[in-house]
Amino acid sequence: MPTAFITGVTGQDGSYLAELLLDKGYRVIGMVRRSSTVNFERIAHVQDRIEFVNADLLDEVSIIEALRETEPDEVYNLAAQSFVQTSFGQPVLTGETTALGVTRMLDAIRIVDPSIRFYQASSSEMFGKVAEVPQRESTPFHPRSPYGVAKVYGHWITVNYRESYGLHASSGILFNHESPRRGLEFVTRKISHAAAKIALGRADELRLGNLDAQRDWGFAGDYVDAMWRMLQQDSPDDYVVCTGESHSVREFVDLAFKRVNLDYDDYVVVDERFFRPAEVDLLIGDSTKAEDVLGWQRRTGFDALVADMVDADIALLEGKLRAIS
Ligand code: NAP
Ligand code: F7E
Repeated sequence: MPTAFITGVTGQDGSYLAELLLDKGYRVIGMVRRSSTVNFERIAHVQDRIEFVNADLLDEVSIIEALRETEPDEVYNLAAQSFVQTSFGQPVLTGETTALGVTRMLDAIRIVDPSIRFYQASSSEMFGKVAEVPQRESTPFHPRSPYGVAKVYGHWITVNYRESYGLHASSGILFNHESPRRGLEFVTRKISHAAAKIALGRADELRLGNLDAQRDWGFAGDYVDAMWRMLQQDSPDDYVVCTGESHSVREFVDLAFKRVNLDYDDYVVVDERFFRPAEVDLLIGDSTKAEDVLGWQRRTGFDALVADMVDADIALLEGKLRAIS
């Protein structure tokens, strides 16, 4: 039974990855940081099958101890300060966690057991002001936020530890992926939750920023399978994971409101507070390499994703779901 060590196990992707690996028969270790309240909403349904270990990306000794104690075969580094808007207000914290945190993980692996396979959660935000359309593994990076800059560092330090120390370290350049477990501040979940609230008569407006931004949105449950596949390869490498389709925020909001038989124009207010100092206008990826080498394929289309998210928020608000899991 292989052992997987997941940082960010309490996050959206961590919860889907933990489920996938448990189903495959892995022993799953979840690395969690100390907090004043338990924060296991997304993993409550599998909590009893996960072993938890305390450590923080900001503290290398804690990571070394956690790896020594649990002896994993594979490490999935999903932990990060992952919200782009927050990275403008907290750029140093974002750098410490999302950039230097990757070095701490890699160094801990190098010290404890260099045979551990490593996955780094890289991001399409690294492409930022895109140099070509669609974006693929060879597309140059031009990040547009402290988050994007931190992810570029995380990507290159992963490549560097692979080249310097021979680590089996792979970087998954994942485009936006969403689900009913997405944090409420990200635009898709903000929209699905607001559409549900308005439909149930519990809110009467939704304030958004740039409706014209375009994203390549997939389903998170499909994307964690690509992470696992990367670590099963004989050699480490970098892969773009995406749907190859792009939609605007406006299209997302239109579809979400139509799902509850409403016209978004009657409820959406454009609010300057949600605009960013620098925007990523258009993302659309090409995942040919992941499909050819990993045999990865996405299963969920855009319309189904929007419908699932709105339906789950209706059920949550009506009390039919205790938590999104
Ligand atoms: P998320 O829901 O925001 O989860 C982030 C996780 O990181 C949480 O479990 C959080 O723990 C943990 N964390 C934050 N700071 C930490 C620290 N100092 N020490 C230990 N853990 C810490 O993110 P996600 O959407 O699942 O994304 C997973 C990863 O993929 C992230 O690295 C993200 O940047 C990257 N990514 C995401 C997407 C996407 O579209 N979702 C696309 C490309 C790349 P708490 O619960 O304690 O806060
Ligand atoms: O914004 C626009 C906003 O915050 C998407 C993270 O998982 O994916 C995510 O980053 C777009 C942007 O995600 C609002 O300006 C309009 O253009 O949902 P988001 P993101 O910034 O694309 C990448 C791949 C990651 O790696 C990140 O970790 O939507 N937008 N109005 C808004 N965005 C938000 N959040 N709120 C609004 O009201």
